[in-house]
Amino acid sequence: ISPKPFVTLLDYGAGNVRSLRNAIRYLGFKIEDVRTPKDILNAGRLIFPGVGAFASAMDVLVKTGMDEALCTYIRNDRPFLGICLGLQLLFEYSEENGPVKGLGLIPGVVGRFNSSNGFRVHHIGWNALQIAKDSEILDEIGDRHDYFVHSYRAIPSDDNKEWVSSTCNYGYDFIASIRRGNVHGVQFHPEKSGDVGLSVLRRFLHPNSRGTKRPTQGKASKLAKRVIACLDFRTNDKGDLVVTKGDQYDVREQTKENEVRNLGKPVELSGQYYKDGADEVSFLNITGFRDFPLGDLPMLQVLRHASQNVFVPLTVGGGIRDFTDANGRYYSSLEVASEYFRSGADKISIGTDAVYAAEEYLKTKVKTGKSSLEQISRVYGNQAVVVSIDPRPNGEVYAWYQCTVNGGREGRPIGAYELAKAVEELRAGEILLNCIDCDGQGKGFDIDLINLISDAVSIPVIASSGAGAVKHFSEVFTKTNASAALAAGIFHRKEVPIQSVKGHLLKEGIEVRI
Ligand code: 1PR
Repeated sequence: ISPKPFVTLLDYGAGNVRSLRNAIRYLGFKIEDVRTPKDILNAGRLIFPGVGAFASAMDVLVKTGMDEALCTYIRNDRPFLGICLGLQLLFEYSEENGPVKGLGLIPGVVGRFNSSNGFRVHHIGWNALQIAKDSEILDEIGDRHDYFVHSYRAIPSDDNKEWVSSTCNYGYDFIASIRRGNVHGVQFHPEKSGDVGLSVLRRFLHPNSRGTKRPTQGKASKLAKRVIACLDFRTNDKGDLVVTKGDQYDVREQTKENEVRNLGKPVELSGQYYKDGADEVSFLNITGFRDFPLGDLPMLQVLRHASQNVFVPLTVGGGIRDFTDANGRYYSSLEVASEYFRSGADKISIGTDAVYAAEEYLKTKVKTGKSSLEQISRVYGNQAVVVSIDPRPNGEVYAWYQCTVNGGREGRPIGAYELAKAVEELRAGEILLNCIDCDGQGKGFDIDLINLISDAVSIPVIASSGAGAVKHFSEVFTKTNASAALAAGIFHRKEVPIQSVKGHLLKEGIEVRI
């Protein structure tokens, strides 16, 4: 047996690159990590997945001497692939907390998206590219969408046009990929862009392999609306971890035994939804509020397995909070989130603890920086932090949407509108907006609630609860500004396949990833 080929990975430990590791291994490659600048110079093929903020990444590179090694490696036209920040760092400057000097290998600057033209600041989601020149690694993409998540963009100009292999548009044109000789960079995340993204990595890793070249297409697309499959899971009375699904959050069967509804196994189902075309998969550990998630090893094991075969973003939530175990050992919420990231999450989702943080913030008007939400977003970036809201309508005359905690069991004196605004200020990156009354009813999303929240914040809102037919998806995307729609029951019960939802949206003229 010939040994596995290997690729060198420059991971300076600032964030979560597990998904990329999974994708590289899935493609049959071993990974050698860079420890010293020499490892860069000796690499046969180098991938640089920049994570975190521009300035701190440059700091690490300069302090370790890796900046010079990288410049030498790239100037010598050695095989290189920079991903996201790993592309941006090649430019001269970034405006991120700056101007901050970059590696200066490509003329030009990295600037921030701004919301002045009505676009939400993060560019999160799926876009097609406008191919500018042949780039070999992009040859199988054609007009298909890739997954982006960033708030800064490399700006195309006359000075850098000979580097630019594709652009994209999100309110402004930006550089989606560069190529010169053996040096490549992509702003999107190939490791999270489904089989299109895997083709990019495969072509970089096996430059001589041939795949079908797709015809390059004209215009970059609009940002696609996302369809998300959600798996609520918990341990049932027999101790098995199962995917379950409630009616208005009640997950027990209406039988004498009153057992937890069992709709399948999380690893199999998530793999299936990935293959069926889900744009993201969410896992919600719905009893995390009472059972400490780090004590639930089967759950972490499930995430590790699921993430090895799901190459679209995976969000994991449930039980993210500070915790002291029976032996008096204290775990911070950041440790809990870090374990979720290490186990395969690309984003984490916070429910109960975000409500408490928002209440405290609204009371004191002080951002302490100590809430789980603030700490996790500082370390992993706010694009990796979703706040899950579980509201239920309250009051007959002046209806308001009351927030709840602990899986809907306890109402709190804060409305969904106030909560959404507060968590945006505390640096949430997205809002997952459930609705307890609509959950599992199949009668459609709560359009009023979604409009109330998506008009209140400038971060993306994921509409959730109530999907029962394909028309509910087109309704939510035409009547509200939701960026994504999440459903559970109709997918688990195989009533409506994900591809039918996408086909319907396409027919209705709504941009989706096919
Ligand atoms: O509070 O940080 O521990 O997080 C707990 C997480 O678990 C929260 O995101 C909360 O929404 C979720 N959760 C808690 N209890 C339940 C329950 O169902 N008993 N599920 C629960 C939330 C709502 C959606 C559901 C959609 C779509 N379920 O996840 O998937 O409503 O369903 P549908 O398409 O079938 O209508 P913390």
